[in-house]
Amino acid sequence: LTLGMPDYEPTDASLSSHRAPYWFHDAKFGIFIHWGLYSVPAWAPVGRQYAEWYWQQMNQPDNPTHAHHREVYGEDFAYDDFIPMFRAERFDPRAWVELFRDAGAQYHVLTSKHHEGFALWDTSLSTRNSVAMGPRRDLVRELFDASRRYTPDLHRGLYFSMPEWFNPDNPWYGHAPRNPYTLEPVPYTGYTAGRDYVRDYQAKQMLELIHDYDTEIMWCDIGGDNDSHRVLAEYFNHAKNRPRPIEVTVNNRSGIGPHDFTTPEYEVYENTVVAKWEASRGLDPFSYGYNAQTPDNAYMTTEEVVHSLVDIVSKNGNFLLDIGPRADGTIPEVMERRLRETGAWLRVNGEAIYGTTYWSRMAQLGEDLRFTVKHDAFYIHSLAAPSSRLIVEAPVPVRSGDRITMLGHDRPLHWSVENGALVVEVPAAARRAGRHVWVFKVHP
Ligand code: FUL
Repeated sequence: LTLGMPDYEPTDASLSSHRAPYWFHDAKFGIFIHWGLYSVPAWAPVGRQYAEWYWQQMNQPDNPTHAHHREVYGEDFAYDDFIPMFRAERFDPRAWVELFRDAGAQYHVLTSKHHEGFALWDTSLSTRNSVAMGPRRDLVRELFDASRRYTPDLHRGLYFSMPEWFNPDNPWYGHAPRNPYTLEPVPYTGYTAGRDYVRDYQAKQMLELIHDYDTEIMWCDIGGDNDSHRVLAEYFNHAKNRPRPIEVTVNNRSGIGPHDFTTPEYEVYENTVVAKWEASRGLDPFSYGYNAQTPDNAYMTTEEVVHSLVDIVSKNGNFLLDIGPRADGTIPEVMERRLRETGAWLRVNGEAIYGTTYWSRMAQLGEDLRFTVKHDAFYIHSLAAPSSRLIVEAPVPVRSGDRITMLGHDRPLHWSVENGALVVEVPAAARRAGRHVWVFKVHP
């Protein structure tokens, strides 16, 4: 009799038998962090372009970033000249992870390497990384160590861009780096050309993140050329064959078919999708990386964050909410405020979020109502401030004798059924006790 699961094989059939683990289903809320060289210029047309795409955008003559770069830095200032300006001198990993915990997040996902190819960990595959240059610190290691030590209940994930824009061995845009104005070639700092990009570099970097950093989420991006069958088989086997196994998960952007969850971006599915999914977006109206041009009042409000979270969770999704720290490692105040206020809401209402599932009948009723379920409770989320009577025109599972309470207001509320609709009396004190989303709990 063997209790051990057989090893995963590098095939579609084997890898697609893997599923997102329970902790990921239950977690619901994570923090995404886009941090890299692009955090230095921190510039894009507000609400229109991703600031982390700066290098790609400065190469396009008709893109506003092309003119902006010439004006502020001059034609001879290469993108890689930002490397020494990325110093992370005020990066406090403990403060970061404690903020994520206080926000009510259950996991975090840092960009280990974005499309610019600059690694935030001590990769042995090139010196194009934050230990050899720039901050001269292993930012991934420091974040993970702080997280293990100070917020051990959080899960730790990493984003990894499969391609690099201008890597000379596999340039995504067809050319190695060049001056955007003169088109003269410029060096790709820290990388020695002449390798098999996928086998001898991309796959090996992913294995470093798996073996040396124990990432619990491989948040791949873009797909394209890859060795993902082999890498993911090793990822899953490494996790399950350890003395103390861990449960890991991978998204749908590794360039192959098998995946554990899908990843709508600045978008939310219309209704429940049973296969696990995770929506991501920045607090910024349209950027993951920090955009210093974005005025504070253009960021998502806390109410919008909470509405999104409830909407997504009611449809079986997770919400991976992104922040863009500055190049010095500080988190802009407006972002910190939003996270803390979201945490305050979750401290009262988290039981209707974490560990819940979607209601089999429907996720939503009109604009304003959402539902989540646990085995011993049914939650009605009102996205609008309720009036003195909350009317739910759906066949919600309420039985005579059930109690209905509002989270944050501990008294049982009077309720009745009128013409097939559930009517809950909401006294003024209860209305005042809630904010952003008012959650009603139906339980025996
Ligand atoms: C996209 C990337 O191109 C964006 O910059 C960002 O990282 C987002 C999460 O994925 O595909």
